[in-house]
Amino acid sequence: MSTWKDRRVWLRALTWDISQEPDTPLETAEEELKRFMAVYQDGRPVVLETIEEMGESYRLSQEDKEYHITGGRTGILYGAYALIQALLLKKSLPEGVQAPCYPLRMLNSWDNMSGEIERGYAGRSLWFEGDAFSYDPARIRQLGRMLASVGVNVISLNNVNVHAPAQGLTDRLLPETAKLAALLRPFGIRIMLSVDFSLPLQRGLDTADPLDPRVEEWWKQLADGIWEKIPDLAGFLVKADSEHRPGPNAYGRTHAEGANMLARAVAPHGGVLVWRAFVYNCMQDWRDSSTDRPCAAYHIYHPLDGTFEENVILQVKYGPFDFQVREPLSPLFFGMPNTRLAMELQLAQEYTGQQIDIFAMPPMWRELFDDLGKERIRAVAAVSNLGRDDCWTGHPFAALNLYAFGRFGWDPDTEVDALIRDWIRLTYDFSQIEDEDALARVLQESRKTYEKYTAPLGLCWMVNPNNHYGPSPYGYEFQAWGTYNRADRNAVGIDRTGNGTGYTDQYPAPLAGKYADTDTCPEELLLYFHRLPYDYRMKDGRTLIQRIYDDHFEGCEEAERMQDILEKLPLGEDTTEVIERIHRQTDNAREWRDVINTFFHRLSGAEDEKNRKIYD
Ligand code: GCW
Repeated sequence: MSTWKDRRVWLRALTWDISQEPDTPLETAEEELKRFMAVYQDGRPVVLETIEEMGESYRLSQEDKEYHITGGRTGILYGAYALIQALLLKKSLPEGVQAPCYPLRMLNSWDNMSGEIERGYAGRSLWFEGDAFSYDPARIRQLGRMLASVGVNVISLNNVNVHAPAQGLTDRLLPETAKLAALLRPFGIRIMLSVDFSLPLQRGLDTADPLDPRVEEWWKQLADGIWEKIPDLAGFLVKADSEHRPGPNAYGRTHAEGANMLARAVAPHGGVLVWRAFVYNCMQDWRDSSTDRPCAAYHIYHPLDGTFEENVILQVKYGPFDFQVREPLSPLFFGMPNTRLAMELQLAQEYTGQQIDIFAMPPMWRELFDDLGKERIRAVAAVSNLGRDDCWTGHPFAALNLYAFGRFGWDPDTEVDALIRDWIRLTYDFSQIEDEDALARVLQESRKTYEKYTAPLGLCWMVNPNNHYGPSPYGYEFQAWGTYNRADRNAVGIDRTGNGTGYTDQYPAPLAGKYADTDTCPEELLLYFHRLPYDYRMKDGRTLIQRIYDDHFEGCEEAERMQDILEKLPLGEDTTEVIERIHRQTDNAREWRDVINTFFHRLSGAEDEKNRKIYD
């Protein structure tokens, strides 16, 4: 009999090997339940009933002598995982029909065919190596289980920056792409492919102009061929006219014209066309203070609202910059009511500690969804934090973010503390509630701590250029990326109100006013929206410069306290990884504290009121 070592269901608890090949979600559900019940042993059989029309939804019930799962084709599998998790967590079964809030819950991999992952912090690609497919099918099934158990239903395989070798996924390597899709299908997961807008040019046409009928016909044929091999392909994902990627602008066409042409090619197959809205001028002159990067996407897309085909999804990063520690929601979420939008999150901790520093995202997403209101979007997407490392996510705690992403996609009203505790209970085998409390607190507070010792108050971008880890306050200041703090001896930040770059005017009335006024602007975002002198008084009476110093000292102390806590926790086989990483985190925190405090001390000449050590 297979072993069920401990209560870890989610990542590792279903430790039995999925070496058989289930063919359908129903078969997967049967297999998982058979094995689980054999170890769980409460004597009750599980009766499964498929009702096709239920799609992804399911209903669970418990009779005297048996459990019942009724569900649609994939709903039945979601129901099975929900039952297993409820039993493990000793929770009562959810009542009534359970259905996901968003029909598309997508994980985006930034995997290159070389095996490297752009912004990957958990090892190499799970499916590419040496410009070819290369994987262990059992591991792919584990991945399928992991994603299905939290309701993720689409995964894009290749980097949105489509490099030459990945172009083969749609022709030369298509049979192998189809094989991987087949492995994930029984988990209710469909694959998606990132495509290069200029592909027709690489394959013999002399243009990629979206309004040229030959180009449209070319894409149609390509799509027909792909869907013939992968009939349930979810669609194409496109990064165009963004950071040097080709796009419709080269032909004087709009993003709507570009996206719609591709959308028509995939529509007959039920595919979606996901078009990323991450577009700005990455060749900006730092001397030009009239151009403001956060304004860019709204300028481009707002006028196009309502002009996209039905199967286009505009995928918008949560903030207008780029996955910073704290950003306001992108104004596009409020300014595109007639366009289907996806919110893009980043599980890969590019700017948030690179899976070395702890950064639990659910508290941040709770705030984002509360500001957003769940109806404004139709889909969620997240850049994957997975890789070939044994523990999948580099830092074992980073698995929480993937788990939470699935849960938020299913139910954006998810309550954070309960979610964190579910994850802890599914992952660790603590016998003392104090241990669970301690870890829950560390995770809850981790983002605030990270924010304090890095670039607080919405400052953003004080990271080392290129690798984006560690402090470098002038790293981006004289560069072309449009990400400046403009700190001088008197003041720091950029005025983004109507008196400045006008960015706040992109928000609808109550928000625009709230952000534009320093009295009502949330303090955590003060320097995102305003340029303020160092002696500006914060609400609690401290000066701005004192608050900056205090945050850095406190953030660093908090990280050190975290280390003490973690060193005492019984984390089982994760102990070595966690301890090694928290040491790197505290080193990082000290480096940030000293570099940023010294930077502002040198500029402002202001002394720390508490006389702590700031280097000259
Ligand atoms: O955050 C930036 C990253 C790039 C990434 C880009 C994007 C895939 O630094 O590595 O490219 O965003 O989202 O397209």
